[in-house]
Amino acid sequence: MKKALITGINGQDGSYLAEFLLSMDYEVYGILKRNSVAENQTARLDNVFNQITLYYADINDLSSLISVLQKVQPDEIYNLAAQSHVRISFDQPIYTAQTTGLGSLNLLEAVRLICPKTKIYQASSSEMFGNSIDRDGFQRETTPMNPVSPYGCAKVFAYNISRNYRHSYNLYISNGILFNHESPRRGTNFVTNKVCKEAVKIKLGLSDKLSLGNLEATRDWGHAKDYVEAMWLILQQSKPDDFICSTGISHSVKELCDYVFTSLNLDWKKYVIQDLKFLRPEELHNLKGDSTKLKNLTNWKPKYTFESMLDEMIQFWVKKYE
Ligand code: NAP
Ligand code: F7E
Repeated sequence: MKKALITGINGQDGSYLAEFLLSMDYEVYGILKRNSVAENQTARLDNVFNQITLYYADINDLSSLISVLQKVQPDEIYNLAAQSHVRISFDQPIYTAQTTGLGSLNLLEAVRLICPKTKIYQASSSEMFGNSIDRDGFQRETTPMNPVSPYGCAKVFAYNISRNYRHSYNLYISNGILFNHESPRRGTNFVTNKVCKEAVKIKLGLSDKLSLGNLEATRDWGHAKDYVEAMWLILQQSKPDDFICSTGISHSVKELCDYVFTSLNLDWKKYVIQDLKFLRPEELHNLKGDSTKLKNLTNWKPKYTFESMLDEMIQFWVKKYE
């Protein structure tokens, strides 16, 4: 049996990836950072809790990573641990740089010292492009990176140091440059799940307003379940490389609101108000990814559409509140 270690296993992607890898007959290990409320921290892992092995470790603590790698000796590592919220990265820029940027270097050093044959997936992000767009309106592997948030800057560092370690030490490290991906397990302070949850509450009479920030921004939104499969495919290639993963279709936040509220027979314009506190000091306006390279090499194809993904998320909240 192959062994996989997931950092960030209790996050949105980590939990789906754990389920996927178990279905592929992997032994699955994960690290968990200490939290004062232990119960909620593993809520997303309820389906698989008894089939995985968790160790306390922190991506900022090199010695904890070294001791986990010595115990597990994994075939594959999926490095998903991060402070992943873009707006919050402006409030906590140094913590974000440490965790999302330097944390990845801690892991690379630990692998270089303990298990240099282990394959590593680095969770890179479309946020690294900032407002760079190719002439045809897409971002692809060759698009210049001009990040516009502390989170984006930290991810560019992690992306570059991963490439540097690949070339310098002949390590197998691949970057998946993933565009936004969502699910019912998405944190409710990200815009898709916030809109779905609040629209359902409005429908059921539990709330009457939804405060949002930038309504004009567009994103290329896919489903996390489809994207964790891409992570695995990326590590099954004979050579390490960097790949965009996206749907190639983008929608504005307004269009997102329109779809969700209309699905519940509501008019979003009656309920959505703008609150400046949800704006970012510098905005990333438009994202739309071209994942031709990934598709050609791996035949990866998303199963969900924007609409079927949102339908699932709306239904999740309807069930929860009813
Ligand atoms: P998420 O739900 O925020 O999960 C982040 C995970 O990292 C959580 O398990 C969190 O644990 C863990 N973590 C945070 N700080 C840590 C630390 N110091 N040590 C160890 N673990 C730590 O994010 P996600 O949506 O699943 O995304 C997974 C990865 O892909 C992240 O690196 C993210 O930046 C990247 N990414 C996400 C998207 C997207 O659209 N979802 C797109 C591109 C790239 P706690 O919950 O216990 O804090
Ligand atoms: O914002 C706008 C906001 O926070 C999407 C992370 O997974 O994807 C994610 O980052 C858009 C932005 O995601 C609200 O200004 C409007 O334009 O859901 P989000 P994000 O910032 O794109 C990338 C690829 C990652 O790598 C990140 O880890 O929606 N927006 N009003 C709002 N956003 C939020 N959160 N809350 C609002 O009220």
